[in-house]
Amino acid sequence: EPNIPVVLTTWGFTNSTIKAWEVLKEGGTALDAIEQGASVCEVQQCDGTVGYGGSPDENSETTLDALIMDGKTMNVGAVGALRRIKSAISVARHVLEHTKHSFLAGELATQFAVQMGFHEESLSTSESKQLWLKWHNQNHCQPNFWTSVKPDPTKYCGPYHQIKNYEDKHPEVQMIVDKYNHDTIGMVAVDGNGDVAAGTSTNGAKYKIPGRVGDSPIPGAGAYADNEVGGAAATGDGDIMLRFLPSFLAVEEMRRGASPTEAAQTAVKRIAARYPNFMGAVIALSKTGQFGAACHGIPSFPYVVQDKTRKSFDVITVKC
Ligand code: SD4
Repeated sequence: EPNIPVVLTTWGFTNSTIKAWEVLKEGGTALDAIEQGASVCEVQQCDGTVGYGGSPDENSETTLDALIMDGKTMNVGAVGALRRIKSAISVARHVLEHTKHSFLAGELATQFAVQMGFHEESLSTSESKQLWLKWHNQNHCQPNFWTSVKPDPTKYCGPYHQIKNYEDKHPEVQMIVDKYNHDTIGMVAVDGNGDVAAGTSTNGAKYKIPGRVGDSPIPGAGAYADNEVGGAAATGDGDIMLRFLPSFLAVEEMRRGASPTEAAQTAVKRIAARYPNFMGAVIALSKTGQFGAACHGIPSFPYVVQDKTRKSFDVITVKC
């Protein structure tokens, strides 16, 4: 007897889970649950790492990555480096529903969104401007964490990654490493019909090089769903994680008979074997409503689950 409907959400993003559960409980689709659930975090700027006003890039602009995947049709909608539109996962849903494409990027994704009726506005807030200014003032003429090319303070200190050959001349300069900040919302749901969907939404990594797209909008990396098996979603150091398609791997492991916990562990271990210092987590949900998670590089990882056996929205914490 499958335990459906059910929804699984990364981190402690309870409000998104509550919204998704409302949709599922009333007989809504998994796809709607994912879109509406993740949208709550976009509006509430969950942890400052979802939605507008967070993770300014090197040039201070906030851009958004989002993905939604339908496990019934294997259709995907995604946006990367989306500018000036707050509701990234809904734009992704429009790519899924209204185009034959799967992934739109950058300024032209914005144009698509505007044509679809989305409101265009700045994603900067006084908080994100302050965050950026503080970083900028502290790091002016210092190397950016995201590039191995170091600036020459005797010369131009503009976009740091454009300055060549600095380390050869100044080996005394140490890289300044930002404390890693990783709180993408990833959601996986199975609805009452047994249809599976998964999705993500994030503003990416702080002070990244403009144009950088992480793992979150990439199918199989940020999330994956297949009605035959279940779904998975990932969060963490996207530049590394996207090289391993951890969400795809977790789903494939479940297809081979692994439990969701084992599947998530396999996906995380595959990355850790090559990048022992990476930080991240994977959640996995089977089509019958079993679930699990695994993480690496942080002490522990919380995720939220809701199904009809639970009174409250349970936050479950796994040790990494
Ligand atoms: C990224 N994976 O853009 C995202 C960040 C993240 O949890 O997951 N935060 O790299």
